[in-house]
Amino acid sequence: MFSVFKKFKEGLRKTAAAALGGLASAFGRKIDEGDIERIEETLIGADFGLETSLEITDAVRREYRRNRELRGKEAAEIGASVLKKILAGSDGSFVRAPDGFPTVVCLVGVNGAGKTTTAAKLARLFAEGGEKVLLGACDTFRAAANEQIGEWAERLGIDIVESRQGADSAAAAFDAWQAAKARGAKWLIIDTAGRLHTKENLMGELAKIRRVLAKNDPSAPHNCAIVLDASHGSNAIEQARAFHGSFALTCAIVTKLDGTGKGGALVGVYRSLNIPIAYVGFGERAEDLQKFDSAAYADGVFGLD
Ligand SMILES: Nc1nc2c(ncn2[C@@H]2O[C@H](COP(=O)(O)OP(=O)(O)OP(=O)(O)O)[C@@H](O)[C@H]2O)c(=O)[nH]1
Ligand SMILES: [Mg+2]
Repeated sequence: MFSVFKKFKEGLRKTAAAALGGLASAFGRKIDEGDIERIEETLIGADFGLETSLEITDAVRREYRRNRELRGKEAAEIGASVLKKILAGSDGSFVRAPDGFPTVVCLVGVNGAGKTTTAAKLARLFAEGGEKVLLGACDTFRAAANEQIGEWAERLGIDIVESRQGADSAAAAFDAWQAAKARGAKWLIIDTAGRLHTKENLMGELAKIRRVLAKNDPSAPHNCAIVLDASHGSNAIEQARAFHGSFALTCAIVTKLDGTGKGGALVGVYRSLNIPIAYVGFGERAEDLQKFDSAAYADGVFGLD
């Protein structure tokens, strides 16, 4: 348990620095009204959104008016506890397929969000858990897509079904599912091409992937995960909304939390769409993936242990 908290604290360093602003230096002293105003500004700056930022600062202000001796660390604890309440129910898990069928995870999202890297990270995680995994390379759009995911598969020793550039991505998904079933894979992780959420024809392609998978197993795809780059901040909410409209997302995976001070955006994603956060990415290596833990996230944001 300790290491999960440590990983979140480390991975959220930049968001914590942005969100806490001057509060980190006030941990050991009494705070004042000015500190509370600064917390509000910095939370908004870290893309927590107005509603969440105000709920947190209102709670701190209420306590401060009751107790003028309130110290920075206590204010941070109040903030973390409000955030935990807001995020109640946000810790997502993948749904499993019926017995004898591969559990399908479809990764979708805008260009460069981290889908391929996340596919590799998930494959590694499940393979480490002793379950057979197949990667379905269904990005038939980008020229180097096969090579990129192929390299991951080789490095991690994971089975892969590749596809041709320019081929139909839904047909590629169909073939990948057939291979997963034939090889007795427990997991099929489908990597799709990056697409702009505003392009309707590209979004229609995702609906087709869903349809062909359901021909094989009516309950598939069991997990439709949008991969969101945390550094996109509140724009990630718009992306998630658009993808949700055409693809019925079951969860979100938020990447690159290590590289941004805008890690507050995932709260807005959860609040506005009510889809859980399944995993978060804290780096470029295969092992830099964590199951989302809202308590560790809230404590990490507020620099608590
Ligand atoms: N720092 C950091 N970098 C990440 C993380 N996840 C992915 N990246 C990097 O982000 C870049 C894009 O990742 P990809 O996995 O290729 O993204 P993609 O969504 O598959 O991109 P397209 O297929 O082109 O749409 C790569 O340089 C990754 O190493 C993360 O959690 N942290
Ligand atoms: Mg990719």
